[in-house]
This record gives sequence, structure tokens and C-alpha cells, in this order.
Amino acid sequence: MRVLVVSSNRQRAQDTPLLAFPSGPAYIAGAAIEAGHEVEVFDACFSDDAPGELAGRVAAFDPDVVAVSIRNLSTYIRNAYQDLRPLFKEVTDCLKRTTSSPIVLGGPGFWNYGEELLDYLDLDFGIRGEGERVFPLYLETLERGGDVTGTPGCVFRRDGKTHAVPVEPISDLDSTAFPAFELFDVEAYRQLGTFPAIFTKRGCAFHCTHCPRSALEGSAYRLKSPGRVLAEIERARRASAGDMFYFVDNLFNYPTSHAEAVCRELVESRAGIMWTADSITPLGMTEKFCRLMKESGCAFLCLAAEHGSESMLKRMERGYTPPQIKEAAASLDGAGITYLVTLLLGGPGETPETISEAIGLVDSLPGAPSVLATVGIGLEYNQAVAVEALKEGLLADEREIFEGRFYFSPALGEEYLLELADTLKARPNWQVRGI
Ligand code: B12
Ligand code: SF4
Repeated sequence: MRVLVVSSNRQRAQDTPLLAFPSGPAYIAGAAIEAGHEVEVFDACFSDDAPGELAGRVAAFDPDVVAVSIRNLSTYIRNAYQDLRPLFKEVTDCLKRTTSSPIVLGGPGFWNYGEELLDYLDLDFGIRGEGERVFPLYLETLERGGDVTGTPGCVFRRDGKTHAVPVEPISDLDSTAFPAFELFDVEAYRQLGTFPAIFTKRGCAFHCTHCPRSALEGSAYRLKSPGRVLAEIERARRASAGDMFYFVDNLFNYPTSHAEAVCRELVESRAGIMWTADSITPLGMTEKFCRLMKESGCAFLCLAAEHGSESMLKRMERGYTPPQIKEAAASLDGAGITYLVTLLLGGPGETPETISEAIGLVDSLPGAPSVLATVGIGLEYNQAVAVEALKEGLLADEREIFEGRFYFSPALGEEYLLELADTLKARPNWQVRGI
């Protein structure tokens, strides 16, 4: 079948210091190619007239099915809030006008908000979860005229009701298809400062109160073998994806033994690539391990400290203490790895005192790291902070979350937040978002 994969994300460098590569679309495009389909992609990110160009592409390619990947629903930054859903709607409305072929939704945004997105976009079908297996399965069912509503992870509307089939996580990630990075303009992304994104595992063993990942992906790790990670990188390089990669695991360095094995594979095979990762937990960051990361090509890392106050780290269920953040920073600095520290301030329990503790901790870190501080927690489904917001009466109904809502600790008044913004923005190396 002719399959058009649309990457609908249009957040560019001017909107975010953290630009994303369309790796979800690349993985599902790779899976469809491996299953024998003819695949083209449309990447809305670099288009000034996405609906116009998409209409042209649909006319030229005449797809039998269109897969639309939906990433983040908003910027998740209170003072730079942008609701991205109308941009997705522009894309899907254009498809509805230009083709009668089925439209299937998927991607991280759809994973958590499938039902709401079908209603918002007025569409009838999408698939939650990892697409490498289920997307080809869906295509095969569609091709033989079978019932696609049995597809694992699918959400569909029928007779005025929405139905959801449970997600089936992929247990053997090594057996999945390689991502088709060659279908994307890797160079354009590189110029905006981001790189082909590869993941070495799925799942997360932590349950941080601001994050839905373990609820969605499961808390058991599903690992790619180091050999498979290397093969993915080599395949991507042959397809001109360049020599710089972004590991996009929830936490690249946890479990540490797996990250070590991946790094050793890169060293022993003399892969000669450079890489960075989002994100790194302070846990297990010995200097020996940091040296191994450096030797394997690590160019730069994002140390996701998220706080520096002992009580807040506990409350956020981060699983480490301020001294462990300091040790990790010392190891990175000792190994000569440049790093950025992230902070996530303003959650339940936050006070001006705990914020001072966080600033004090960051000030004490070696290597003068850059700091990216986000103030205010973007609420999400499957997130403990949202449950707290409901309890505190800050949300009347959970469904408000789909409209974009934030949590700010009631102990931080607007006046204090304005002052905080002035103080933090005046600091060299700090980027402050949310206030
Ligand atoms: C790494 C990462 C980043 C990196 C990206 C680096 C890079 N070079 O790409 C950085 C730090 C830059 C980043 C930034 C942001 N991110 Co981010 N990021 C992630 C993370 C951890 C992994 C994303 C990834 O690449 N995964 C690997 C790919 C292969 O997986 P995937 O995209 O999910 O695709 C799979 C499935 O979704 C599915 N699929 C995808 N498309 C389709 C389509 C169809 C039809 C089907 C059937 C299936 C399917 O199959 C794919 C293969 O398994 C996710 C969390 C997570 N674990 O998913 C958050 C996540 C995507 N980010 C999120 C957010 C909020 C942001 C920011 C807005 C943060 C901010 N405030 O700045 C920005 C937005 C940036 C932008 N749009 O440009 C949220 C989005 C929440 C939402 N529902 O809206 C997520 C989901 C985290 C969370 N809270 O759960 N991010
Ligand atoms: S924030 Fe990171 S470590 Fe914490 S639960 Fe989410 S993915 Fe896991």
C-alpha cells in the first residue's frame, strides 16, 4: 500500500530551546517499509504553508492510508504557552478535504490523550503506544479488508461511543525495524541544533510525581541489546543521518549496567560517533562511568536534577539526594563532559525556602553548568501532581488538563514569582521558563 506518514510537530527553535527530531515518525515509517509498503513522509516542521504543501503531496502520492504522528500538545510553558492542537487540526482537516483514504493517529500526544484527540480532531481511529509492531499489523489488516478495531492499543469511535483496546508493549525491541531517518531532512534539524533520536530501551522504574511515563510504558525495562543499538546507528549513518545522535530514553544512564554496555559497544566497535542524551539521572554517575561515556563519544549531557532541596526531591519521588547530584556533577566535570542542569520548580510543597535551596545547590556545582529552570508543572493525565491538583481544588475536573493547565504551589504568590523571575533571569548561564 502507499503509506503517507505525516509528522505534525511544528515547534521550531524559535519556540523552544529543546527541539525534537521526528523520530517517532521515522520509526513507524521504517516499520512500514520493512513490511513491504511504499512509504513517503511529510514533515510539517519546515513548512510555511503546511496545509497547502500537504494537499500537493496528497495529490501527487495518492496515499492508500495516512498516518499522522502527534507529539506534544502544547509548549507546556505557562508564560510561553502555545496550544498546538489547532496546528494538528489544520493538518487533519486538510487530509479530510483532500483524501478519502483512512487517517490513523498515533504518537506521544495521542498515547496519553487518544480519546480526547479523536473528538477534538473529529476523527475515528488512532493507535496508542509503540508503533513498530502495531502499525504494520494495522496496515496488513486494512489491506486485506479486515477489522482494524482489534489492533492492540487502538482507540476508535463507533455509534457515538469511544472504545479503547489495551496497549501491548513490545517485549523484544531487537526484532523491530530500523528507523527510516533517510526520509527526513536530517541536515535541517542539525542546523537547528538537534539530531536523529535513537532509544536504547523502553520503560521507567521511577514514579516521579510530575511524569506519566512509567504509567504509560510500564516500570519494567525493556532493553535493546548493545549490538542492536550499534546496528541502528550504523544503518542510520549509511543512510546519511550523520555522526551525531541523541539518545532519547527516559533516562539514558539507568539501569547503569545497560548504559555501560552500550557505551562499551561504541568504544570497542570504534563507532566514532558523537552523542548526547536526554536525560541523565544523578544515580550511578561515578567518574569511571563518565569517562567511559566520554570515550564512547558523549559530547554533552542534560543532568536532570530537577531540584536541589532534600524535601522537594523526596516529595517529587526522584530517588536521589542533593549530595548525589553533587557527586554526579563532580564526576561529569572530572571526566570533562559539559553538562546542563535542569530544574523543575513550583510543584506541590514548594516554598521560597526550597527554591533558595535549589539555587544554592546549583551554585555549588563544579564546571559552571548552564541551567534550564522551568517553573510551574504542566499537568498531564497519568500524573500524580494532577491528582494533587484535583484534591486541592485547583482543577474542577480531570478533563480540564486537555485544555492546558499548570500547577503552581500555593505558597508561591504572584509577587514572589515576579521577583524570582527577575533574580533568575539576571544570572549568567540560566534560562528560565514559566515565569
Ligand atoms: C527525548 C524527548 C525530548 C527531547 C527530544 C530530542 C530529539 N532529538 O528528538 C527534547 C528534550 C528536545 C524534548 C523536548 C520537548 N518535549 Co519531550 N520527550 C522526549 C521523550 C523522552 C522521548 C521522545 C522520543 O523521541 N522517543 C522515541 C520515539 C521513537 O518514540 P515516539 O515519538 O513516542 O514514537 C513512538 C510511538 O509514539 C509511536 N508513534 C509515533 N508516531 C506514530 C504515528 C502513528 C500513526 C502510530 C500508529 C504510532 C506512532 O511509535 C513510535 C515508535 O515506538 C518523550 C517521552 C517518551 N518516552 O516518549 C518526551 C515527550 C515527547 N516530550 C514532551 C514534552 C512536553 C516536550 C516539550 C514540550 C518540553 C518543553 N516544555 O520544552 C519539548 C517540545 C520540543 C519540540 N516539539 O520541539 C512530552 C509530550 C507530552 C504530550 N502528551 O504532549 C513527552 C511525551 C514526555 C511526557 N511528558 O510524557 N523532548
Ligand atoms: S521523570 Fe524521568 S525518571 Fe521520572 S518517572 Fe518520568 S521518565 Fe522516569
